[in-house]
Amino acid sequence: MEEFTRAACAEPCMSDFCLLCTLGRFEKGRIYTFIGEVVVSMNPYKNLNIYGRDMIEQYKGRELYERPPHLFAIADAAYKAMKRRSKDTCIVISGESGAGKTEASKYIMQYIAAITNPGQRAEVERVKNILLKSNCVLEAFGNAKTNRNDNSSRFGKYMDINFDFKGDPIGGHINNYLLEKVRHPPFHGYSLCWSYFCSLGFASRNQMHSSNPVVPHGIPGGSRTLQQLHKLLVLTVDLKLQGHMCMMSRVIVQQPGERSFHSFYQLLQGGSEQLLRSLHLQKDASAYSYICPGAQLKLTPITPSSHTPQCSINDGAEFKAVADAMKVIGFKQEEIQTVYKIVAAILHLGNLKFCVDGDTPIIENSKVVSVIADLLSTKAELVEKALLFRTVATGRDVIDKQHTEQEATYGRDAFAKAIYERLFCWIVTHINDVIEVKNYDTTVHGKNTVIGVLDIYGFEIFDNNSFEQFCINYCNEKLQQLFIQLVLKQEQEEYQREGIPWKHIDYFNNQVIVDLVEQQHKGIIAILDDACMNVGKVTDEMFLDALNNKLGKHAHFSSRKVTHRPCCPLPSLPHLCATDKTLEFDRDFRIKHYAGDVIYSVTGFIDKNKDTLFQDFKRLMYNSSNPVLKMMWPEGKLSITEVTKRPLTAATLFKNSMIALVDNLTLKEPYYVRCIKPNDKKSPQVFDEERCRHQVEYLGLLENVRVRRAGFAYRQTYEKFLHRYKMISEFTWPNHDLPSDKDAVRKLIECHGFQHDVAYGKTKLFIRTPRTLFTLEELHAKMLVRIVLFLQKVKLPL
Ligand code: AOV
Ligand code: MG
Repeated sequence: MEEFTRAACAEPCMSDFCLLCTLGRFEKGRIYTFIGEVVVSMNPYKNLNIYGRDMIEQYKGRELYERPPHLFAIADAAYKAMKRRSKDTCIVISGESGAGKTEASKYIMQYIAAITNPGQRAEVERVKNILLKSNCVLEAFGNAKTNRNDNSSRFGKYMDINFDFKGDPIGGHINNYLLEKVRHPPFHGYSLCWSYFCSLGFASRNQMHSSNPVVPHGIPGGSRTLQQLHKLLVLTVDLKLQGHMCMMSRVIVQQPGERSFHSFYQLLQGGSEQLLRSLHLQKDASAYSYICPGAQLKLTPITPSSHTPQCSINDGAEFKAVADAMKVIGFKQEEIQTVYKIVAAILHLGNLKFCVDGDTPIIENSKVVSVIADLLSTKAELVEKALLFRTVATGRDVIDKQHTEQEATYGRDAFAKAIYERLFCWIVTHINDVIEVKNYDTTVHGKNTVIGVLDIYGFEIFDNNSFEQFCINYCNEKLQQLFIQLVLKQEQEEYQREGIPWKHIDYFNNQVIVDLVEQQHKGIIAILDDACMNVGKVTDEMFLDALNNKLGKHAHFSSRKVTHRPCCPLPSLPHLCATDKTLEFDRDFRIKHYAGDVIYSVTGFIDKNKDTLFQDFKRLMYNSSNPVLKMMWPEGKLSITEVTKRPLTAATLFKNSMIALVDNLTLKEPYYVRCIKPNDKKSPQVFDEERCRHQVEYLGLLENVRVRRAGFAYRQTYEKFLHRYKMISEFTWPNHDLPSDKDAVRKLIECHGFQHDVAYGKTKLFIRTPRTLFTLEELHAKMLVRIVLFLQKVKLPL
């Protein structure tokens, strides 16, 4: 911990991480620090004047360490690597909830938009505009006030920005996690599959939707009917869609002090009287039981810096901004109306009441059913039937089984969650459709490269942690593992491999926790899935027993059977507990995460993992006369006897999408932003040392500093190094006659006097300080100018 205890620190302390300096910098509004290619960011909780055009100009095209640490420097580094070396890069933003990830991702995108398209090409401007505008729409539907952050992302976002050979953004693709889980959203998948269908000989998309089966001729591999193929396709789509509803519990219930997704409050606050009337809504959010507890909660404004006007988060104003953004993105008026109708239908669903008449449940307020049917473009009788009955196939018979009151309430809530989830996925798909790269011919235009920006939900601990926190925290474990692999492990292994003298720096490897969660057959997810597969009634408690039996001895797992306990799961770290209420817990288990211990209440795990939505609702929506709604529910086409396959569970889908995400990131050159939250009060004045120390520790930043200090900022194979710099030495230009490239590099380095700052590995040259690299770059640039001038002088073609 010597980094913490150093009494004094030379100002300016830019390249090292030192808590004393960080505090000083935080007070002065200098919130960024470098550790190699990692930028550490401290949430200032106030608007700083450091993201304007003048700042952008200061970082544009500069080398990483030329200017003080800033997000723009890392964005520029990722951009340069992509442009100069045609490398796919990614910027991974991590940190706990409220640490500033989402804000950072937006500044990075703004920077990239600002430095590209000098030629003002209209199509590039369009794409840039949509990429920027998409944030406000996605946040409206995917963010919510939690006890940790007033604008907390409840979905993980990975956005690829595609660039052409000139380095201008020509398109992009968004993947969202938790609210959705596969790389290609379902509707996109549908259209992708369509080309396959066409290749099988179908003439038009309508044929596929036609209710009359058409048996096309010449289908390879036999006599599958169109309907069978459709069923196959729909089943795949269904599998992909399952599994994220469970994450939508916020739609129907929120913890004390929290709100549902912003979109609900925005519609009520910002919608015109006429719009609200047409949706049968009243302005007062407390009239709607799904969102009523958060109705009076205010979102804390960011403290403005001295020169910016007071700004606050205002649902009404946001509603208008979102509507404008949707128009810019290309949503049609009817589509925007459908979005409002869906949001309104959910609010009305929450107000539906069931009561029992004799043995049978009935709907108490049937007028509400008519309103919902109207909004969802279907018939009231059909809505009522889907809410009260369930179609089941018993052998060859199909019967309508009446729900109990409890089942009806469960079905209603599942339906509300599902329509919101599909709405969100559809919005993402819509955005993807308009920014998808089209007509890019790599043989003509060269490689189409990508910068990925990852902004996920941060590690979180609440009073009551459930399945959602389990998934979110597992996701953070995966990203921490990636960081360890790429920054701490591989770096040190490379020194060893290359024969560079190196004293190993120890770090905590969280792979053991990742395994605890995801290992096949043995991990928590596998045990949970086992419990869910069981045909009989398996309770959450039985699942907990199974966990105890199988994982009781694991160093990072423990469980307790308690009914009452003080709320804070971490007596030693009370700051991690959002409120100080005392809660009751039935039974729970504890995971020792890399970022702290979290106690998960086991209640609801099985339900949320199974994520059951009665087929009747899917059919109801598929038969809606609103084409947008119908499109959201393609699998509603299947009749009850056709639905056989058990869908993957929510946790397994989530696990698969996390593994795919990590695989994808591993293929790219990573740049990291590690965000730190200075205090839990959202205050720009308070620097809570204990809190910061804890984050620095668990993020592995100290080890990161140590590896960096003892290590090298740059490495390159001798061949590639020569390829770039050979022109700056007479010994290597145009070709060298030394026995090997390594000897030639040694000669080049020595002739410029850099020998004390480098090490020679078996296949690579290592350079310790970035300064040396800048000088090499400067020499390279000067030489290029001389060569060009020379060629012009002798009139040789360039
Ligand atoms: P998060 O993305 O890391 O949390 P946000 O990016 O939403 O956190 O930041 C939380 C709040 O901190 C924002 O709403 C701003 O008020 C403030 N903030 C963050 N960064 C800055 C900045 N650079 N300048 C000014 N204010 C800032 V979560 O999504 O909950 O994991 O899941
Ligand atoms: Mg966020």
